[in-house]
Amino acid sequence: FSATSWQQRSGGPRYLQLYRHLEAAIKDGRLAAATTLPAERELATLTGLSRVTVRKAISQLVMDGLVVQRRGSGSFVAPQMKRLEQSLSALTSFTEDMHRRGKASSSETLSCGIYLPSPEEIIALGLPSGGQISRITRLRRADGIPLAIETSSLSTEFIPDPSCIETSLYEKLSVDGIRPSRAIQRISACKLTPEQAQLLEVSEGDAALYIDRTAYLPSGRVIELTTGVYRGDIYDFVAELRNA
Ligand code: 16G
Repeated sequence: FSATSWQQRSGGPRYLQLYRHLEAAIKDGRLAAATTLPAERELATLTGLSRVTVRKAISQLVMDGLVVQRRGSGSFVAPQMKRLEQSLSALTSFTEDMHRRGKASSSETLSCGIYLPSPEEIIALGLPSGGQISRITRLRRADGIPLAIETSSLSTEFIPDPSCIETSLYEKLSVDGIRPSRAIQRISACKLTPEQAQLLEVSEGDAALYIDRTAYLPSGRVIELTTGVYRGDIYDFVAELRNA
């Protein structure tokens, strides 16, 4: 903290001064990702501010995704990630995409199971009578930073047990020679729910991209219905347009 040379100024709420000071130090890298912030009491001593003021500044930094608080281990600077450009011209998987960028991808399964399909899902996935759905919801990370939450639904004919998808769904399908050949993807704006914001380590109500993908096999059958929320502060989806 000493590296950030705090100096109280006159004017403006004090918590905001501390907030802006720490925000600037995080954004310009003086306070690197994963740096542990001094405890509230210590910060109060270092800055000459009250603990209530320090707490307010830290809470705001947490709300804005700049600081992460873990029970028992204090507050530390959240990992920062540059914006990612995602091309809309190729059908890739999250794992492939991160690999191509030289990032380590990981997935945390939030829920998974086998379900009876809704009438809409029977039609959308072209399920045979009595067919069931394997559904998996994953929190997807790159270099440990949470980027998206995705829920994928597939016929159990293709994925009999969703709990066996350890890293990549597309890799799992490719073991059986299955690979989607095209997809329709719809992107719309949404706001994160408190639960989604917590998982993605951003603020409640932050803007995000809601993405819906229906992927098809070469035969024309739908293989995958996936919906997800992608962090709006990180993702840019880019398409090249040509004059028709
Ligand atoms: C991408 C796809 C998603 C697909 C997943 C497979 C978008 C918006 N979505 O996240 O539909 O299920 O890749 O990734 O691109 P995986 O093979 O790493 O599990």
